Amino acid sequence: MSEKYEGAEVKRSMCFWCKPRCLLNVYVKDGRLLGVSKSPIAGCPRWKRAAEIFYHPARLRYPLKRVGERGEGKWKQITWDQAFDEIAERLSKIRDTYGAEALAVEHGTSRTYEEFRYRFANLFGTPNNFGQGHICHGNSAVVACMVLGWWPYWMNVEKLEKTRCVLMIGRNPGPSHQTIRDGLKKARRRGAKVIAVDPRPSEITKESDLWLRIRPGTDAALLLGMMNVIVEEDLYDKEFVEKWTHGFDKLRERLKEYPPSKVSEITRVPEEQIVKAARIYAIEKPSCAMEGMGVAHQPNSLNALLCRYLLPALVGCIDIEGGEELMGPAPFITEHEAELPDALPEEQKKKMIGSHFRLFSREGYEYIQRNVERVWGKRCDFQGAMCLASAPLVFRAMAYGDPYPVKALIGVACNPMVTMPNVRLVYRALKNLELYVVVDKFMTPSAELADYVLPAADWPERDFMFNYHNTTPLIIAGEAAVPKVMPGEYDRRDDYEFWRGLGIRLGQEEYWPWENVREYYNWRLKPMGLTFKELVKMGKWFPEKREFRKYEKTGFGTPTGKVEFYSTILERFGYDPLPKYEEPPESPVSSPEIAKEYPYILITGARFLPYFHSEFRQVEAFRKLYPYPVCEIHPETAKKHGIEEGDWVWIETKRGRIIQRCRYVEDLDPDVVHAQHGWWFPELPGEEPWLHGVWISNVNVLTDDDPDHIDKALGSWPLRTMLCKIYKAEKSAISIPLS
Ligand SMILES: Nc1nc2c(c(=O)[nH]1)N[C@H]1C(S)=C(S)[C@@H](COP(=O)(O)OP(=O)(O)OC[C@H]3O[C@@H](n4cnc5c(=O)[nH]c(N)nc54)[C@H](O)[C@@H]3O)O[C@H]1N2
Ligand SMILES: Nc1nc2c(c(=O)[nH]1)N[C@H]1C(S)=C(S)[C@@H](COP(=O)(O)OP(=O)(O)OC[C@H]3O[C@@H](n4cnc5c(=O)[nH]c(N)nc54)[C@H](O)[C@@H]3O)O[C@H]1N2
Ligand code: SF4
Ligand SMILES: [Mo]
Repeated sequence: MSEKYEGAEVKRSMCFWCKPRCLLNVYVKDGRLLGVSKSPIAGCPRWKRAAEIFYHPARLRYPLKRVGERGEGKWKQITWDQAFDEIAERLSKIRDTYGAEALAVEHGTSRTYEEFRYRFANLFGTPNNFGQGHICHGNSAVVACMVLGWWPYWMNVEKLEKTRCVLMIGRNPGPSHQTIRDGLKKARRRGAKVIAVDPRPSEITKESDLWLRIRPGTDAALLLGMMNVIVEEDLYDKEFVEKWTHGFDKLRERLKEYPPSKVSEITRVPEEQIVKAARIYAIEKPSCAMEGMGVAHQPNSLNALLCRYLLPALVGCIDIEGGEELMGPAPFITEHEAELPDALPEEQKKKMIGSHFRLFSREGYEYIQRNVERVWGKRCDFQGAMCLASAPLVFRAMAYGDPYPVKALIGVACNPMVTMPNVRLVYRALKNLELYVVVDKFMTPSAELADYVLPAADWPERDFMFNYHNTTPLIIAGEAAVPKVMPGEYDRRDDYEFWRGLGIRLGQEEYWPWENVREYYNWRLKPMGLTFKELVKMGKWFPEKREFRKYEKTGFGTPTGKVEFYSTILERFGYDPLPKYEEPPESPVSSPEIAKEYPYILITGARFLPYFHSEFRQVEAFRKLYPYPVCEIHPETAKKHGIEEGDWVWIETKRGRIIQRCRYVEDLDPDVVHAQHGWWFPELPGEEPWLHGVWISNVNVLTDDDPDHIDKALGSWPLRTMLCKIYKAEKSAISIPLS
């Protein structure tokens, strides 16, 4: 312990400021956080600034109630009791007038307890639980469970020690997930091959053995082409395919439509590279793949994801060490069980908005998971990630009352005005609500439109147990280090206390028997004979022995008990049972008339440090380091428009325009423009029309949420792959003080 922490108490807590969920020592004196231990992640920009972030003057301290017009920026401080009482009363009235389905609850990128949202909603009677699950790993989980009967979650980085080839498809863990980055580095030093599929250069493409610079949105075609090569060249695992897969002959027929020459035309990846990638991947075994948002955010994510999860079955790399490990559940009470899925009445279940995206609907979820349960005894993942109402349609229900009015929204740990597609519609929807409650750590552009803004505890203030939502048996835990209440300074609640406090006032007492989240965790751990405290001491729990190829005894958790090349589930729900390629709805090929005015392919949201989505823009040290939004353009393309490096540039799509600052990127496809996501400016006024500058550089002004462009089976919306034009911004367009 360094001298400056002498005499401090040490607590072991779980950091939630980004994805690795590091367990850190928190040094505490008189209830104050002095600092935290060094992050195990090299280059973590946040641990050194823990006290600065935690005690940031902009952090919410007390519950706030709107006193002016919505969006006018006038607030009054109230107590938690008043907030709970008033919100509960207004929710009861809304339920009596419009039905329980008129309440929607929204989530973001899993920064907090996720199971209580569904528990509360099920008990309240609304099926309209929605958020980022459709595009953030939820769609991967659905497809993997559908064809493999479990999700081979990439979170298990240890497997990289045994892998000989890693196919990185639209994933860039340098800025996004550093444990994976480090695992890959080690694997490469050991001689493993890395193949990267990405339209733009990244830390991973630079350190790969082969970079396939793909045209955005065409990954399904590329992977079909690779499968074609593997089958045509007889590189597939005949024994595994014969014994353990369903529908190989039909797949083989389909693959004939995707010879490398044609795939090369679609994807712009040279034919010889497609062949080379296929050979390396099929020969250097065990191989595994990791897909990221480059795939999940495509208009046609179903097909890209289907190919991603079928490819390893072709080479027999399912559930072998270093391959696609099916790790099974943890032996405790799962979040799925805690969600109380049966509490919602049948007639309410049917009202979920967007149920026609059938794989993501309750019907799809139940059918897929029943098969999973048959083999594993438990479900993989939970409703909160895989069974959700459709965000673009819920926002339409708020804005236009179609298919019925949604009048109230509770958003916990999400910032839809920045992170949801087509924020003009989101804005319209939020403005039309009768009741909007936001629970957050900071004021955000979304919170500025709320009726109540409630201050959430941050990770050093709360107990947490995490196991990647029961996709692996690994369980980690960290405890609260500092109090949530400091009289005269702040009065916060953790998100469990929020849902419980509200639930109790709505007649749900008997379903919230645990005074605090620690008691709840003790209940979940009971079958393991463990307490939360013991688990914190251990740090993590993992089964002593891993069993591979369990399917040899039980079959796969799919309807046929095999890996389904020909998906009986897709067939059952009325979709094409085999993977295929479909051109994105907005592309130079599918919409040449739009491309005349908007000639460039726009991708958005590649991760960068030190930020995390829309977070941390308040932290002065970060803003000094990274003051403004950056778009990436090929120098030749930029020069055509008179744009110099560092110039502010208008980026415009059919839906609107924003400005970001140009960075030249030599290796980018000259037709592709990349724009960062997550930008708003906390230093600009909160009241309308400013909303902290949410219209200036926020890429989701540009993105597409057209219900006809959403994946038909999964409901995912396209955040990457649309058409744009670019032009130099006039000086008067730039009103950001920090620039
Ligand atoms: N165009 C474009 N849009 C994208 C993406 C993209 O690539 N391109 N990426 C998408 C993806 S994958 C995702 S997951 C989403 C993320 O979407 P969001 O989850 O909406 O994004 P965040 O900015 O992380 O917002 C989280 C909010 O939660 C608050 N918060 C953090 N921790 C807690 C907590 O413990 N409790 C509470 N109550 N609040 C907390 C933060 O202060 C912040 O305001 O964005 C999506 N949007
Ligand atoms: N610093 C930081 N870390 C984060 C986050 C953050 O906001 N900031 N967000 C977290 C969240 S919620 C998530 S979901 C993860 C996401 O983690 P990743 O998926 O690893 O990260 P991204 O940078 O979103 O996307 C990966 C790559 O996809 C590429 N790409 C774009 N379009 C296409 C395409 O059509 N095909 C292919 N093959 N590639 C394409 C981009 O160029 C980018 O390099 O990151 C997490 N970690
Ligand atoms: S910010 Fe991220 S990398 Fe840093 S300690 Fe926290 S979880 Fe780990
Ligand atoms: Mo995400």
